[in-house]
Amino acid sequence: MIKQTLRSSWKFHNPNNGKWYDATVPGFIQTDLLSNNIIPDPFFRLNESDVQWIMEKQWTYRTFFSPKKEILDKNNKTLYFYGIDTFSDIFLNDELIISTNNMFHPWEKDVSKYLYSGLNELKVIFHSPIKKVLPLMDKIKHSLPAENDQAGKTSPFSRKAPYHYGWDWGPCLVTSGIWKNVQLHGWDSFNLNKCSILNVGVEKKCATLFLEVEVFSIKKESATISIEESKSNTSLQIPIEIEKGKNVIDKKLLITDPDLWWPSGHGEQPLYTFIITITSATDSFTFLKRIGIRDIFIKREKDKKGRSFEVHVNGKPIFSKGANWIPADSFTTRIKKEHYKQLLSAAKDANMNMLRVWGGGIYEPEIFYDLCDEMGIMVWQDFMFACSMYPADQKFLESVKEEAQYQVDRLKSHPSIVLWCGNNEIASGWLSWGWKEELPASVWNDYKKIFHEVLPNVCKELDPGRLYWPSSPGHSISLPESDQRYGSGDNHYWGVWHGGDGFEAFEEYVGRFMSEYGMQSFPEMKTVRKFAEDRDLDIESKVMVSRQKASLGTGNLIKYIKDYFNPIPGFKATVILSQVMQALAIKTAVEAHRRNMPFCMGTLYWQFNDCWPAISWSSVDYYGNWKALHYYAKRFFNPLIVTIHENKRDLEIHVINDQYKEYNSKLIFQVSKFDGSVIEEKSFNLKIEKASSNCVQTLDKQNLIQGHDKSELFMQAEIRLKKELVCSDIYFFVKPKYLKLNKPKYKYKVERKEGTISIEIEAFSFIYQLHILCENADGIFSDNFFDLLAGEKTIIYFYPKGEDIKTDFNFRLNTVQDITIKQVE
Ligand code: BMA
Repeated sequence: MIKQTLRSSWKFHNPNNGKWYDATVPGFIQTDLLSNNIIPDPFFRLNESDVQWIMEKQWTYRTFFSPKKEILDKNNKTLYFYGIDTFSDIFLNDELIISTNNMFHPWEKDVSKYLYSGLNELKVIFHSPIKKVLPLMDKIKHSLPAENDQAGKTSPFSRKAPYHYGWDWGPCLVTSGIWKNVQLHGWDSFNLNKCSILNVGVEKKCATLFLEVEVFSIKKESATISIEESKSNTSLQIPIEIEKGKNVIDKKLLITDPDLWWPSGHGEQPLYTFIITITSATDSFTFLKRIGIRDIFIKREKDKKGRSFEVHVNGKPIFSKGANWIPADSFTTRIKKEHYKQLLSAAKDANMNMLRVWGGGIYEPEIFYDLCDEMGIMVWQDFMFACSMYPADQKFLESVKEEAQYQVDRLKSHPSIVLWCGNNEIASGWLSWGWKEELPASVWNDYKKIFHEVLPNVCKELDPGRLYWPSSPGHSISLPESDQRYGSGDNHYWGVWHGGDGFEAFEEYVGRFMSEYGMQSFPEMKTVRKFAEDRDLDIESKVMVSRQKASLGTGNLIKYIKDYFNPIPGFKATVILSQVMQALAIKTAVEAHRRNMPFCMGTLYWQFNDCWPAISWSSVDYYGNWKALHYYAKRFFNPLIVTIHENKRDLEIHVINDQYKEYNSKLIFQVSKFDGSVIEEKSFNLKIEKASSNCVQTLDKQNLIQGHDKSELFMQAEIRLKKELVCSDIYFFVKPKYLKLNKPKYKYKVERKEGTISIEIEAFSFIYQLHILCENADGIFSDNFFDLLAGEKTIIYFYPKGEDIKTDFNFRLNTVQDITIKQVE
């Protein structure tokens, strides 16, 4: 089989002036208009609203190409469009060959009879994704809810990424385009349809894999399949008989003494690369499949409190730690390998072992899952349905089925994927957001068809080993009659932020698996400056309001900041304090979840990343910069943590270890004043059991305060292994805004040595939340947003993005003391 990728010489037609312009394939109309300077950058200032007209127009793409001679010489020529967003008619040499309506599966056509030698014209006419569905919407009497859709609630009718229509953290940029490769395949007798390798049984001494290859053949013939894998010394040549039509070739493979794949933090990620070749007298092709061997299942067992939700890997319950992943750009073809690598490394570096690919985005490309496989990041994979009700006519159901079949087959060999989830929050929407009161029962029946029939049937048929979980949050696999329950399944807790609750509420709402909860913040100033000018640096400016898509707005963010801090006037202070506040919120939540292990066995905060530079719940901004929360995440997701927890009159010290290792440690805690004087200090040896969460010390708060002014006190706890500090926590007896902190006194020195950039800091007074900003380069720090005790010294490293180490980096150090006014309780 011979391939030819049709990437070059694409042009698009601008209906506004009738001219043709250069286009990039894969790409989107918006990115092409941008690179031809026809539209301004939609991410800058208020430009989002100026580019809305694009979604109303019809766009034509065209290329002329000459097929390779080797392809023309073949009997069969198949044209593949791996992704078309979304409604288009495709013409080859003026013959209509394909009409598309789903961006989530490829489209193919036997073009043998339409292809010429010499120049061929390939044309794709994109219909407006908005106008195209209006007749469908007119057909039904009610309108379907689409909570975040800013484009006329048209999104439920299109199999297109829901977030393109706007979300409460993202712009409305309804794309059209050839968003994946276009390829021509020339083949003689057979062509590959799909290939997968599944783990079907993993024992210590032997793993059973199931290889499945589907080929389509135009004739009956004898062939050989060869399967080579060097790590396991697999080398097989098996004769096969290929029949005319569809052929499924399956083969059980045994791997003795397999090297098991583990989630990050629990072991290595060995991978096996299979080279599979099918050869006959007339045709041959080769492809690669890389897998990891592991046994994964989700234990859902009834107990007194409900039903558990625990990921087990290779027989061990694993506490899942991470966040919710959204598409990393509004225009996903801009996300390159390096970009994915940088973001996923940030997850791994912050001690995460799971990301949820949330249902309002896209099924991510191969590279995303490859990196997750390599890094040991487990993936909770949603199907792309979120916060809307969907139609379920025959045509729609068929489209959904084809999408699901394609995606499950494409992704199921990845060891990182742990479960399939039908949708995001749709059952909740129906049951609790007033939808069932407003809409006819048939809408719920349509829900049932998609999420309790089509999708589970596809999963059962193609990937029976993985759990299909109909909706997140959810408490059962059957059609629910009530919304989420704390005690069974997974939960989204939004009382903090959407409900206005204080952070303490995180401690009450702990479920078996917390798959969403969150708090907003601003991105750092450098990121703000990429979309805003001086005149926009005000939370109420039009530009800043346009960056806040959440219904409760920045007012809600300010309310939470003011609960904890008393900011000096000015935009910059708000930006920083929003990040510290967000980090404190999520620390409170995650520590509560981890303390409740093994009742709670997973925690994924909302949200990991951004699709544009904005105010949102993310911990890593659009440019990959870590917010305070991400530095905190690295600490609160550490395999071993100590937390000081206020429980009414008491302070409890909890030690949580999610590893299957025991430790002989030393626990040290002290109550001190900001001036450095120690009021009480204790230390003792502590044996930490494997996979445990224990309260190791309970102290009466009043006894500790001993008549001192509690606004001047703090308590610190730390765990040392041998002498090495592995984790610590600081507790304040009052909210940060009531702390009587003195002017911060410290000095620092920046040094460059052998390719490293370090900042040595020495504190002479208690420093609350020291943070370092690099003003002229993107990059991350070894640590940031931390406290320093009087007399403490630390060295922080800066890792610039990219390789540029020649720049003179401009570091600015700041503390919360510098940007807050003391307040009296
Ligand atoms: C969750 C998500 C998203 C949303 C977030 C913040 O429920 O599933 O729909 O962005 O809340 O409101």
